Amino acid sequence: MSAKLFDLSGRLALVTGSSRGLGNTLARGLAAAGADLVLHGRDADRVRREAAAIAGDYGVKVSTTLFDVTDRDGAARALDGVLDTVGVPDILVNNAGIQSRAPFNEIEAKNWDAVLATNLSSVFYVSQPITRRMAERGSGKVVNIGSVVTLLARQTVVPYTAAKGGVAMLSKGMAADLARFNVQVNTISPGYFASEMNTALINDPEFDAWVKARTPAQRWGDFEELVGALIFLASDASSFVSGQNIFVDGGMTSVV
Ligand code: GCO
Repeated sequence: MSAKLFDLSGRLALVTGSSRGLGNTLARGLAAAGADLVLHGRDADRVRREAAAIAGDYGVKVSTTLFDVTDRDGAARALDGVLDTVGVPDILVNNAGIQSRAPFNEIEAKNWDAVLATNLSSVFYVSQPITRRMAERGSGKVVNIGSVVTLLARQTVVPYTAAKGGVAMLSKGMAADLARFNVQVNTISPGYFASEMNTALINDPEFDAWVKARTPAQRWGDFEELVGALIFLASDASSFVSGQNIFVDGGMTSVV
């Protein structure tokens, strides 16, 4: 009984920003649980290469789609193509995101705009064409990637904090409107992970020491440790869970 609850065989999952980094790990985790994939990115060669690799590694069907998540019309056109030729995803993971660090008084408007567009507005642009069809079908799962800064702020990452805080509340708003169509919307909020976005932080001995002291697990997280929460929220195991924000952070947000 319990194994079937987490089985994604026959399901179709679209993960934004899935040709590399966290999105790629999440997509591979969904494939390992049986899901067919729509891999997304902006670099055609990289996306197609990774799609072939995942198909070979997990024996699932992997389609691809290329678009800029900040371009609403371009995303809608690309997603219409996916919906018409591949099908309506059962699972949507809004993962694409960027970081821009500067003290509040030194933030440049272009960086503010880019972070809010990529990390927050994109969730609306990408979700709406898909959740409309999920609602028609009467089923669907949306998982938005948040951050510990959906709850606790950190100096020099205000645009990211504002955007990710918005993502957590956007999930709740979407959950409120979509639950009656049997579409569940939740957030996974990572703590500090050894990601490409955090290379500068990892290579900073002082910041590295701070993360290890501030995190009860006393270490950075590994991307693979986010897959369990994703499988839960992408599967029938979470059919009555919506609007929640699951922190995968080694305990960071549970302690002062
Ligand atoms: C930073 C980091 C964080 C992490 C993560 C924490 O500069 O503080 O980039 O934002 O990446 O989002 O949850």
